[in-house]
Amino acid sequence: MRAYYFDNLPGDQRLPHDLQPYRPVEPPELANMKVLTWHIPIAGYEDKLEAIARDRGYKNRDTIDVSREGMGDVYEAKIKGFFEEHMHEDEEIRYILSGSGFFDVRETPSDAWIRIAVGAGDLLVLPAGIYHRFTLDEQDRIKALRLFQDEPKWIPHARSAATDSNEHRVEYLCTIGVGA
Ligand code: KMT
Ligand code: NI
Repeated sequence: MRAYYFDNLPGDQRLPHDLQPYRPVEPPELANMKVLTWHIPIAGYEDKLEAIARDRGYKNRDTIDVSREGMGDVYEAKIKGFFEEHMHEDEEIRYILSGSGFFDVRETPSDAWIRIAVGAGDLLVLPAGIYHRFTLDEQDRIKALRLFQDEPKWIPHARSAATDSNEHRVEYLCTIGVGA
């Protein structure tokens, strides 16, 4: 897993878009934004993932295959939707089984994008209320476990004045110490 500031330049979203000069973002900085990361090697991942899942109350999971073959007719629409800036009212938890991609998270209050490059064995937790988006990279495929507590709350709420005052957004800002 590699995290760094995104260059915000136009062009193919699947390219890395490293800011020049490069500005890495380390796990403690992500943790300050309530973004949690682990690496659990795929070989024998089950027990370690189970321990984290138990600890954090993730009782359920399913798999998602983001690829042209895996998604069929809805592929283009899904790819477009994933890259629209949004928030959820619950955590977004992904353990990458294969392939790779980029999760972009908004730093607040700077509003800069931080790009998190994920690959097999990476576990990422985005907190409820954080603005983010996702894109495949040039590998064009990723398979991930989606973990959740009871009901999956995967409705994306596109960023707007309404989401700015959504209770989960306000709560998020409060937990990272940024006044709304
Ligand atoms: C989401 O909600 O943005 C996704 O599930 C992205 C694909 S998971 C690798
Ligand atoms: Ni999302």
